[in-house]
Amino acid sequence: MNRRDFLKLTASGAVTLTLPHIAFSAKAKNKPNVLFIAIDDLNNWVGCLGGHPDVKTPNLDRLAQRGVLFTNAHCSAPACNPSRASLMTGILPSTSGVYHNPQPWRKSPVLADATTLPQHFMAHGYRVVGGGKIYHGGFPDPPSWHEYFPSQKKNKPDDPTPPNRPLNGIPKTAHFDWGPVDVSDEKMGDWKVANWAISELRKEHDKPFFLGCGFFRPHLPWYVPQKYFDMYPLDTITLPNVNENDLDDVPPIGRRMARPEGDHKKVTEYKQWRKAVQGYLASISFVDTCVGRVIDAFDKSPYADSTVIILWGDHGWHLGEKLHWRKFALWEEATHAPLMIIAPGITRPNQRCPRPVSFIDIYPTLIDICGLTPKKDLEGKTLLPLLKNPKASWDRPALTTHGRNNHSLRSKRWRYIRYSDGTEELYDHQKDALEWNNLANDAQYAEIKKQLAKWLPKTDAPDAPRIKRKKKRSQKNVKSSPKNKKAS
Ligand SMILES: [Ca+2]
Ligand SMILES: [Ca+2]
Repeated sequence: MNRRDFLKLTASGAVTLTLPHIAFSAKAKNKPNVLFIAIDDLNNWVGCLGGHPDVKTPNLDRLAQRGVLFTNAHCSAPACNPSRASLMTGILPSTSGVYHNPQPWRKSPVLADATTLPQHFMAHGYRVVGGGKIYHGGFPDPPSWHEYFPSQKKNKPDDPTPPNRPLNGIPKTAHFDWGPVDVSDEKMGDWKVANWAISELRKEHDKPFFLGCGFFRPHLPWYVPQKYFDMYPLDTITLPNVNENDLDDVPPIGRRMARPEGDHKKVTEYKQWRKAVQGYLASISFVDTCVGRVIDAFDKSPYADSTVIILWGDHGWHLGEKLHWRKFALWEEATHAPLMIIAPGITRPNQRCPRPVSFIDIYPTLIDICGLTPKKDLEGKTLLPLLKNPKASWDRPALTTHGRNNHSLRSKRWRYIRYSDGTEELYDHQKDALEWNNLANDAQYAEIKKQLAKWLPKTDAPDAPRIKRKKKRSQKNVKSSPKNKKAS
């Protein structure tokens, strides 16, 4: 009996099977798997995003070609912990009070009992496993996973380090360092994470899986094997286009985020700018190779036609723009990061979506793609309409928060920043893609600011508790621990 005959019979009342049961079975059977790839500290220096002319990312580029590449995607917070906590719970920093790295996110009263994205999949019968960096280093979440690599307590394998650090010669630089490490690829932590993900893809799974695979590079320190440095000869490297006076029209809170007297002064004083850019590019190409290995294994697996792939970076990175280094700011370099989604039966190949979207939208989007029960407390908006039609209308700007009550809104054309003291920045991306010219004090843009400000969050939750500073033990321990934690 084919489907049409079956429908005729049911319509005539000749068949009294319980249809909801049939629908449920079919749905369970057809649930797609999810391959959930996170990349730490990767800004838009990806071939297909056009953020840097020299970068070589053939694997990320070929993955992007399979579905929808979001070209205007932004983090909810420009730091590992708050970005990931928000992405994985669907709750904004301004609601949870998790704004910074040293805040264990489960200590937030709002997030203490939150059902994370992997937990929601677990509740729908998925096998949920993870490896590498998905949550911020110090705060793994065992309830989110059935299994974890290397372990539920230690989410990230160690990386080899070169002797005679720092390689860049900058004193007291901690992990703000770069240069080749003389090991084979196999010794690198991300390589091991890729191996683990590949082994999961080779397994026979009797129920749908959610496979989280978190890569650590291009997070500092930029120690990767020499061959990745060789891809970027120093004498031909393109440096970011930087306006030395860029901070002159930035309010004091923004200037404090940039801290030009810190990293930027050191990098220029020690003549390390080219080498730093080389180190970041080398680390990106290394992680691109790891992603490529997972995708190759995926293509050979029995799951290639029945699996959603999502790849995201947790926030952007400055390499001297606005005389700033790292994330921890509200400008384009710090908020913009990669997002690509391939959903069989929903997305079409070679699609680029220019709408401003946020990583807060990932949770509800995966719910919709996989047909899970909707969750009312999520603060993002499903991207499903944009996956079907990347040019569909979308009126919401992407919100990024750094510290309590400091917000940025990115629409298609504008970036509007409002700091906790009421000072502002406004940039017109149609004319000023590098955000050099702050228009916030020009009266003719008052209405633009007003329209954007409507999207600011209605609450600014007090700071969630911070981890207590460890008491000084030995000098050796003090040197290596708190700084690393803070900057991760
Ligand atoms: Ca990060
Ligand atoms: Ca400026």
